[in-house]
Amino acid sequence: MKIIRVKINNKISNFKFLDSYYWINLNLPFLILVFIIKLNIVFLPNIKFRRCISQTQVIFLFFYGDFLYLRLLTKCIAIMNKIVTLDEFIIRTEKEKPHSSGSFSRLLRDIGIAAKIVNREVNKAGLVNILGVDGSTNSTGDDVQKLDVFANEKFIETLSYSGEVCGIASEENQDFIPVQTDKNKLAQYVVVMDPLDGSSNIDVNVSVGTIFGIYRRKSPAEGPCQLDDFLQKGTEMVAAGYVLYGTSTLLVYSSGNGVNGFTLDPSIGEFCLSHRNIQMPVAGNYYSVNQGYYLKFDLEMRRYIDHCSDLNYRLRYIGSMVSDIHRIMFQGGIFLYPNTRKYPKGKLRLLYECYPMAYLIEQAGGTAITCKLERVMEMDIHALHQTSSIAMGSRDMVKDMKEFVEKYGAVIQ
Ligand code: AFP
Repeated sequence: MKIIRVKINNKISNFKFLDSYYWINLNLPFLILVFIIKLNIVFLPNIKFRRCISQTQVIFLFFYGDFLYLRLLTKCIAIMNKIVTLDEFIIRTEKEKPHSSGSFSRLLRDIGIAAKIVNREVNKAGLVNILGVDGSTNSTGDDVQKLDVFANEKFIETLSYSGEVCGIASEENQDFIPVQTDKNKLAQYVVVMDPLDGSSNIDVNVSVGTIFGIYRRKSPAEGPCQLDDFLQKGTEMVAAGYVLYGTSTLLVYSSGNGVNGFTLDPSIGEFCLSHRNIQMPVAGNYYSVNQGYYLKFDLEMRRYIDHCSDLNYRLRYIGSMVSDIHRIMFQGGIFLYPNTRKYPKGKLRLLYECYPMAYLIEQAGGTAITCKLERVMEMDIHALHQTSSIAMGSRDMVKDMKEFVEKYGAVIQ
């Protein structure tokens, strides 16, 4: 449902619409019928009423209304088809909340700006000496790519200047970063992020992404932020999203009211609304898992993967969570990163990978659980870089997987 304001004959009116195309489809048969009836009256001169007035007057009387109506319709369609930028969308959404201060909107807008800067570097990664391993390792022991460092710096820099954030937790930093400037003394939010997820893909020009989540701080606004501001369950998150630096760059986010996607239009340098109210398919036939670890998975996971293979589901695994989840968000499917012998608790990070993605998946109508069948969003969190196993995606597929865990989970291997 859309509410738009139209100015016609100097009067502003609010109109509620389902969507331009639904609206036309619903009304068109009725309009054609009314039009045919009117035509009949105009060209049947024997009707009593017709003898009193001239043909021109009849035409004016009958069709002036139609003319106004069509003018209104074309205006509405033009407005509805107009490009909506991320900034515009955020402002409009904020306006719908009566007591909002605008700080959340500014924060989201700043994330969009940082994403554009990172996108620029990702796109020219092959051209400049920014490719390759930096030599250091991050908090969880992975090799750090130069672009990881760059993305991390840009996000921290942009968010610190925004004045809306009092702390940041990033995959690239062992501890959280308190942000203390004069501007953000009363900042209410903390941001958790993986600034460049899937970075092992950079050197081969395969899609990477940024994942972010936003929480409201719990500690008093006057002092510096505390660890507890970050160690909040997924259910406490106020917004989450990801940026996919792929064939085109997309920012997908939700602040609890459905999921919307924005594609970066490089010609105007703006994220434009391209995927409104994303709802993922209830079922699907893609499964996304690193099957190379098959023998290291628990029995129930192996059985479920066999089942997917028996049903000829299509296996797709990019090794960049953002890209893999993005596919199933639109085409339906299941994404799995079960616990392995190497990662007995799972590999993916709960705070800035699993929670934000689970938030989006649930907002889009899907399900996100761990391989021990707990709802991801309700998992307890004790450490910034805590890991978890994960199974998320189309509702019916996750349900099937759950049945396999229930059936084989208790069997001794
Ligand atoms: P990197 O950022 O180190 O490439 O890790 C990516 C990731 O966290 C996630 O995006 C992938 O789904 C997963 O790890 C890939 O892990 P494997 O290489 O073990 O399959």
